[in-house]
Amino acid sequence: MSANTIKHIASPLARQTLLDGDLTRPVAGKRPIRLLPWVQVVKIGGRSIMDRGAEAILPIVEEIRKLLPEHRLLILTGAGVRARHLYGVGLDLGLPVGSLAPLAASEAGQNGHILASLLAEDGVSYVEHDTIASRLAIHLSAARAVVGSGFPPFHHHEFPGSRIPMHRADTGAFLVADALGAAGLTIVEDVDGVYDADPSGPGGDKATLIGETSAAELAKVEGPLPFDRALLDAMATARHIERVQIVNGRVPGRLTAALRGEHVGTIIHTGARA
Ligand code: GWN
Ligand code: ATP
Repeated sequence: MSANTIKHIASPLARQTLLDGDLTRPVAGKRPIRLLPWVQVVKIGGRSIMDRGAEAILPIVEEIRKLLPEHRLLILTGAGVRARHLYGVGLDLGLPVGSLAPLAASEAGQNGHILASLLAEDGVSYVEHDTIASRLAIHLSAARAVVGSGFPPFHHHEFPGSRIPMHRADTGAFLVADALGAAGLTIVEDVDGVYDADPSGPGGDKATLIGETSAAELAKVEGPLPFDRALLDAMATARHIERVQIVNGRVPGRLTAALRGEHVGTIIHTGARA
């Protein structure tokens, strides 16, 4: 074989620009496979659950413990108040968003370590980002659940459009759940779901709970939401996860019911189609 023929690699995309959708669609338009179709992803709020300490964490730990025989879980934690403090100090010093993202992410990791320690007796461990990316199957074959950081590892590649990292733990949990082709994603907060206004804000007593909605509808809402706004963008282009439920982790039994497919919070339909 001559050096000349070695250079000709047979590939359906070899002679095309990757920028022309009409040319790439026959090859790249297929739905990806589901890597772990049996894993349920659960995001536990940093501020809403972990920051409250024993009072909020222990009942959730108890509930997760009882869920282990029923589900295989990837539990991902949010960052909470320590990240908010970090943003305050970092922004005051003028640090770019790509410097703040990994610092805040490490707080989400710390919450994961705490949660995993409390579940260690049941075979649950904290696993690194790297493990979530490439060794989750073996870990979830050995244990019913693992805990990780919800933050995506964007680090210095975080988008510069906002001074606060826009891809935080809710977005990270959704991106990994969709990439794994997981059975579902449940987001655990301290409110019953998404309201038409912040139920803890001024005039919050008049806020109404939205039982079911879509990412496209929520994108039109200008007021605050109980999760990262970038989650809505990720939902719009989702491939597998068709719906996400937001549930109140301060009410025992809600997470269990949600994982059994019951409607106990706000269901948000994504852009993914069966
Ligand atoms: O440290 O708690 O993973 O799973 O974004 O990077 O800032 O790192 O910079 O596998 O790679 O603090 O050390 O830390 O939370 O993120 O981890 O214990 O390179 O297992 O080494 O993508 O855990 O940590 O913070 O998640 O979110 O060593 Mo931590 Mo986080 Mo551990 Mo991870 Mo970052 Mo790694 Mo990473 Mo860094
Ligand atoms: P993290 O994991 O990033 O630390 P979290 O998910 O635990 O955060 P928050 O980001 O504080 O928690 O989101 C939950 C809070 O969002 C609720 O306690 C509620 O007060 C507030 N909130 C704002 N807007 C709304 C809304 N439209 N509907 C419901 N809750 C809302």
